[in-house]
Amino acid sequence: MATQSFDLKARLANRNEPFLFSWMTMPSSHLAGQLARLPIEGVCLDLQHGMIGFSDAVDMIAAISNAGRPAIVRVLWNEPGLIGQSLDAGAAAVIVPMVNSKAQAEAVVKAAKYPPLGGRSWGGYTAFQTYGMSPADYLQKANTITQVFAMIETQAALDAVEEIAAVPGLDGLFVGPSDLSIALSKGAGIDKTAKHTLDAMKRIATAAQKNNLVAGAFAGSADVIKTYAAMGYTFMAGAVDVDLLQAGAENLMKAVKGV
Ligand code: 3PY
Ligand code: MG
Repeated sequence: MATQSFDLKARLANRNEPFLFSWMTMPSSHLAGQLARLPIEGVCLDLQHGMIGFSDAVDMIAAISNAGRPAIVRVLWNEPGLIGQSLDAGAAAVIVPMVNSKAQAEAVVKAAKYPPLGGRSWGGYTAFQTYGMSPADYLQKANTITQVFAMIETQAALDAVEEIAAVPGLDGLFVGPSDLSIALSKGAGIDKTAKHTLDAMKRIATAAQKNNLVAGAFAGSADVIKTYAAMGYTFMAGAVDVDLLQAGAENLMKAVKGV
């Protein structure tokens, strides 16, 4: 049996240095393996807005895990089957979109954690292999080795963020600054560093810190990562696969042709 070489929980407990990961939208296990070997600490598969289906994700999670990196899955929706299935496939963390209330956060924990914290259904055969554990070991350790994040990205979620953060069993909050800024501007625009977005993100980071949760966010670029890191965010998506390709092509053309 292969043994998982990373300890995501321990790594995230070190809040002095942000954990940065790439964000995949394309359904390719080859590319997932390549991305996992780049000097960035993890890979997130976006099953909500990326073009990745669950059967693609199974092979991608294996490729990322085999490269010694944690596979993170942003699931399609806050639905217990989707959360359990991703963890059963060996995901080290799940990020659940649009968690808008305490009750919805409790449903996330119920799907992601085994009793006594939650009510996750048993059957993680692929996860046992990924972690190199016996089923009995996995049952003992899964609640701590797998991390679950509730996304805060609506006005309702922001209004309830202190209650959401206090739900036992959550490991972190994860801000979706695009949806959040659309909501806060009442549809006027997407602005990940507008004052209203950053003010809301300060409140979210405070709620996370008060409950010893990891504060995470989708950042997408170096400047935004630095801004969020200065506010206490320590788990950030920093590079989208298609953006990395575009930047590579643009840099090449600029270097060769000056355009
Ligand atoms: C958001 O910013 O709304 C996200 O969900 C991250 O992609
Ligand atoms: Mg979103």
